[in-house]
Amino acid sequence: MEVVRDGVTISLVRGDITLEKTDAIVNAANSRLAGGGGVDGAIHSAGGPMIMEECRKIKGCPTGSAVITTGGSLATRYVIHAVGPVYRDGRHGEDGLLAGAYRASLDLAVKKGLTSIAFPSISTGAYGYPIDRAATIALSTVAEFIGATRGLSLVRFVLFSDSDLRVYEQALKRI
Ligand code: AR6
Repeated sequence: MEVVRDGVTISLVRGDITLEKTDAIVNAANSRLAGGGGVDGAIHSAGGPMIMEECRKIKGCPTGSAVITTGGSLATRYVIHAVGPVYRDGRHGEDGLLAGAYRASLDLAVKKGLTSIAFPSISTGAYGYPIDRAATIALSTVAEFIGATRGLSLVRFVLFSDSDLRVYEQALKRI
């Protein structure tokens, strides 16, 4: 599914984000930038050791923010490591932190002069965020950002399952 908003294409696809050729792909990282499972593990194993070398130098990233490294041997030029919150009960500032992780990633991309970026569904795997709530936050944060900031031409969400893709499609229709 694809829509154009404020001149920016928002695209939702099912797939493996490590194969994306956008200027940047976003990693669902942890605040130590220590690597792990899920999309983080997939990006480091496909992108090679240069990405982790840079992560070590950066020495961490607070929850709700993001940092940028090389794309290593991936097709993308940069990996933006965004740290989403662990979901507890939705009353511990999770929504604001999740929105912050998306906003910080978009900010980094624009500051680097990049025009295309691909996101996974941050926090909805190991970090336990309910997917429909996370999808609404992800898409409304992107919509708000592209309404206010010029520079991007493509924002893609790469969802790992058909059911996640359907949830994002429903959320995009609502916002
Ligand atoms: N491409 C796209 N999406 C993927 C891929 C892939 N190759 N692999 C998994 N997903 P998760 P989190 C989906 O757990 O919840 C790590 O250990 C997955 O199905 O990767 O933010 C980190 O080091 C899910 O929908 O990230 C952190 O410690 C989504 O990506 C912690 O997990 C996010 O799931 C972060 O947890």
